[in-house]
Amino acid sequence: MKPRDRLRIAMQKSGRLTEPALDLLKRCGLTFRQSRDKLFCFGEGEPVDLLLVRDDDIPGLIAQGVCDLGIVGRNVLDEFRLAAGREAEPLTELRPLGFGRCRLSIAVPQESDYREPRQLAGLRIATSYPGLLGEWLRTQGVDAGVVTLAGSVEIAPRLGTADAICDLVQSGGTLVANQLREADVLLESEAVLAGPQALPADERGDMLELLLKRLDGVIQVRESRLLLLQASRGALDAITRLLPGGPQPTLLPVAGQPDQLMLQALCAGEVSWRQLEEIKRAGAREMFVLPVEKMLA
Ligand code: PRT
Ligand code: ZN
Repeated sequence: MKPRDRLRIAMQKSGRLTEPALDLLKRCGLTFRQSRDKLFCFGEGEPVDLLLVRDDDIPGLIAQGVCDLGIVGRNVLDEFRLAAGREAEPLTELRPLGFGRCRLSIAVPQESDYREPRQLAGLRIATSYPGLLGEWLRTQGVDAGVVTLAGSVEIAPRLGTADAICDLVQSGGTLVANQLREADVLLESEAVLAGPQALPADERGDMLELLLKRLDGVIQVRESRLLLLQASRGALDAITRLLPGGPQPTLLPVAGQPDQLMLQALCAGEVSWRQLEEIKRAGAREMFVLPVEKMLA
């Protein structure tokens, strides 16, 4: 294969992960010109291009070296790792990305008396994740039949083709609609940045390192807020005690008011109205809560 000098990321063409993945890449300063066939997107600023594909194809494209990285659900990545076995290029999870959260769970008919995995022995379980389910059954020491289905797994018990299912659950609405209940969680999943264990040792590797630094900055600040307020020196201790977690606040003088200080604090998460009201009661005024867009430590 001809060596590439541009980094290539595989991501879902159209589905749950598409919008949040594009948004994340945009926050990392990557913008793309979409080609007419909409399969390949050329990166405009940085030497990073996108390949838009079905999510199931993403791990294989990385393993084959067609792409350097992929944005894909942990469920898909881990299933591929199990199915591919040892011969394939080992893939790794470079970063969890904090969106597309769901869990891979065993679900049983609502009226089932399921309490523990042992009770699955001898039953048929329908799933699109035979690798992950098979491994879980082995670790539980349970011998059950695995019925592999490409989709619509949740209707298998009603159709009589399976006794239980192993599928992705998010709100739980699909299970309720199909008279099923979640019985055991096999895997907590979210979108991840996947890549080969051995990273490219050329310019692509340098670009990848830069991208990981930017990603860390974006992920770190995504939930962060910058809190600004004014207070008298005497009130500072009480206020500082109430600040939501984060590094030590910065104090700045206020022109013409020697007793007043401006306080600037980076808070790790959302600052609620209740927290603000409490901080105000402790003597703060002129309070602002600002979203943080970028951070480079
Ligand atoms: O066309 P392509 O193959 O790319 O798309 P796809 O249909 O295979 O994938 P898509 O877009 O449905 O999901 C992509 C990824 O999103 C998955 O691999 C997961 O990592 C993640 N994700 C997060 C989910 C869900 N939440 C989810 N709720 N994937 C699927 N579901 C389905 C689930 O299979 C079930 O049918 O939604 C239903 C359950 O949802 P609740 O809310 O009713 O519990
Ligand atoms: Zn898919």
